Amino acid sequence: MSTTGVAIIGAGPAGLLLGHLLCQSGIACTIVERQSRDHVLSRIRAGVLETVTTDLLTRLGIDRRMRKEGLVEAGFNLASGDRLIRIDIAALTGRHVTVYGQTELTRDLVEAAPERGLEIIFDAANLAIHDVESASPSVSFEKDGAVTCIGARFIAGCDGFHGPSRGVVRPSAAREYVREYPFGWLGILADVPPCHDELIYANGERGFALASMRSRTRSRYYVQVSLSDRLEEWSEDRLWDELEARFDGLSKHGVARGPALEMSIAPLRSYVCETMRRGRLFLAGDAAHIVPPTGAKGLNLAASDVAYLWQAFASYFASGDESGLDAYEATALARVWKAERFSWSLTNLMHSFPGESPFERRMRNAELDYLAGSRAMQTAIAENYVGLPL
Ligand code: RFL
Ligand code: PHB
Repeated sequence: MSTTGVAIIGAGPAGLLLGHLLCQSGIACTIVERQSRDHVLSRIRAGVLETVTTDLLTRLGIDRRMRKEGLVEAGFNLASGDRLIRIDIAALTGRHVTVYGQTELTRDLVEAAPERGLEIIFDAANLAIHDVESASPSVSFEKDGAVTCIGARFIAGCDGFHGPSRGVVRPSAAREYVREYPFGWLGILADVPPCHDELIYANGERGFALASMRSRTRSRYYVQVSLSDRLEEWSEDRLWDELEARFDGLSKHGVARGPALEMSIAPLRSYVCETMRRGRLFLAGDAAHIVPPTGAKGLNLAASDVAYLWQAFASYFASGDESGLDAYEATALARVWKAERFSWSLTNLMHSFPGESPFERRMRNAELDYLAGSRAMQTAIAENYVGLPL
């Protein structure tokens, strides 16, 4: 059995950021990932980074491509019917967000690993977690037909919503909170110029739609779909027709069509596992909490968990001080719950709910109308959108 300081499960943004931060602090760690390198590098997901996340990349010195190719966004738009409400985040908060795909961030972190001595083991099957309540926990897995076991001082469960870590933490004290939303998002990625220079989150008669982007030549769009909708029911033409109907009147440039690089449907869910630790196993990122994508908080919450956890590990390995590790759960959850609230509230404000009454629709329209004229409410939204301080 080999040994390390921290065994990290999962090479998503949480695991990769934690691995690099620990490595930079001189703490030995190994990342164990179930999927292949190619699979990890090809996943299409988040697009909007808070400064919490971009600052970590800068601290690591893995920000060169992001600074060059990322789009600094000084504002975004909420649309109610055919009215565009611009949230001037730069003027309201003095800050900004960066549009840079999770796919690109992942690539930068994976490619920088070898030169920094960060070991990532891909294609690790049947991972199991052992002895987390002892002083010498371990993970075992199968690779190339052989079983490998890595002993560690700590294990970081960065294995996303469907990974095994939460199942190990959970029996110790199940404090879980969940909300499933009665709709999903159908997304499309295409190499066409975005319809607008900034993101538009649109609420309308036909439900929610989002015009986002990855660059000035690559667009990302989403529309609200029913949970019973199947991808096969949505031809590319049908989706472009819908997007044109939603955004041609709202946007500066109009919707440009092109072949889909990817199309997928994702369900929307809020979830928090308040128990983020069991013994020497710590959860971070989607392994512990999920937000609906409205507001772009998921990846950024993974980054803030990791910032707290890395500092806690760093003081433990420097001086044996366990106070940071003991405080991790409470510190992380304080920020997690605020982001959960924001994502939930923006989801409620911008989507049509099946079976909602005309009164509920009026309430939403009144809130959007109030928002359009209230600097106070715009500031509250902007402050949450750029990310609350660590
Ligand atoms: P991940 O990215 O799911 O990574 C977990 C990793 O663990 C691996 N794993 C295992 N490894 C070993 N053994 C096992 N048994 C394992 N089981 C799992 C997985 O293969 C994977 O590599 O979790 P992490 O690192 O916590 O990162 C979270 C983010 O990926 C997620 O929150 C965001 O993508 C959410 N999200 C967005 N977040 C933002 O901040 N801004 C956005 O604009 C944004 N847009 C989105 C989103 C998520 C979306 N979907 C697909 C739900 C848009 C969408 C459509
Ligand atoms: C994206 O570009 O994928 C994106 C942007 C903003 C969101 C969610 C997703 O709120």
